[in-house]
Amino acid sequence: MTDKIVANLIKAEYQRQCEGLELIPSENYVSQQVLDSMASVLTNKYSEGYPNFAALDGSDDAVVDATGADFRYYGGQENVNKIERLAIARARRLFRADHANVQPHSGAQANNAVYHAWLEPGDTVLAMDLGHGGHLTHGAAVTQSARIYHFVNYHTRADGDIDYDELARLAQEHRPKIILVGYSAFTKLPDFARVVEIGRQVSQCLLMADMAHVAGLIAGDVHPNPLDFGFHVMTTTTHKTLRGPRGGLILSKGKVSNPLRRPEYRLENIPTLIDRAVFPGTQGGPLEHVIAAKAVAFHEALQPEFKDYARRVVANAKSLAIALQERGFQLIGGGTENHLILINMIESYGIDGKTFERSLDKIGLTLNANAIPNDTRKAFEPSGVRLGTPALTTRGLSPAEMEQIADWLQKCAEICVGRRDVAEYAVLREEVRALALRFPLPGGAA
Ligand code: DSN
Repeated sequence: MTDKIVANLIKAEYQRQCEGLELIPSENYVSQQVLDSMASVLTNKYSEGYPNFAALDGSDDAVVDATGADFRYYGGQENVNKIERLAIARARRLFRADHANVQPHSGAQANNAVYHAWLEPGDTVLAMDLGHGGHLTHGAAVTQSARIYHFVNYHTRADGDIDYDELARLAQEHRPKIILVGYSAFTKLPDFARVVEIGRQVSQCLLMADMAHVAGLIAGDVHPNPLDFGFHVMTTTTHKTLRGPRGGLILSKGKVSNPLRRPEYRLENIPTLIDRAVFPGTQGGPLEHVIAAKAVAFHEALQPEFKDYARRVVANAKSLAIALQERGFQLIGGGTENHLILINMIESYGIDGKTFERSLDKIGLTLNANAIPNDTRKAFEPSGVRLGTPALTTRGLSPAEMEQIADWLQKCAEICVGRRDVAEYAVLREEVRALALRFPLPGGAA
């Protein structure tokens, strides 16, 4: 029997996405084949363990045809093994990695697995402060990782860039087992070479990059790849700029060996230490329907059009940043070098980020309230908002539309401070809807 309630709610969400514009920088719209793979019978299958790791350097056909014993705990894996090998091979190709673990259910799971692979309880991790653009799983006090490991934080400088001098000083002082670079609200390109130089002065220090936000920009060659500079590990989600299904991914450099045997605790063995930390260390059965969708997304990201997409994401973000500044918005870091913009709403218009987020919701523009560096306000009602262009760019919007979006943001801010009438919301809502309907979603039509 059909569950009409859920079916109708999915339809309503499709309509919301079609008629609105998505400015949350960590969201995107996936292709029909990514959607179809997730909605497939692969969800019926259990596949604890790993496929064999043969022929991963070959063509897609060679990868699919490769034979060899797998490392699975259940039968019936002949198709799943091919799919997971394809996902691994394509991820390695895309990011120039020696190994890829495609099983993490999320970015948080990916990060926790890397910690589990390399750390003992109480070991030190040097990571960006959450309030300066880091992520919850980088040691925020409320998280599980903060109860197990010892996190020391570095920060951004007044110009919005990483305080590399502080990072170097803290690395010398605390001798961390992991230095973690990677951010959820940061608008610059990290200097990976400098971090590698700092990390090499600390023995047994794993260099880890959480590239969840910018993985698609790395795949599209418009953002540096930490693995090219000597980082050992890169984690990411697969659904942000990378435009795949909701999930996680761990890429690494080093030797790949049989995951059924524990290798020596050495940096060069990190690929297999991570495989064992994902399963059985921190997860059970992999989600093979999601892994199939990851394989499809990696295939899409390997096409030349994806490089063009990544270039347009950054061009749109830069255009939007300029248009916002022209309308009185104060941007952290003075602009953007990637897909993301962080606005200080208190300084810009004297309103908090949550008030502005709710105001934009009324007209079908979606972004999120976000802390800014050294924010004195509560996390739920912080001083800033965070927005970006990955989703808009997927729908085909260009710099011309960024001017229009900046206008809408300005008008909503002016309504919030009483310079315009709230009755204008209805007019703005229709304007947003009209523009949105000109740029259809790539997949999901009922
Ligand atoms: N929720 C993600 C983001 O929006 O950046 C991070 O986990």
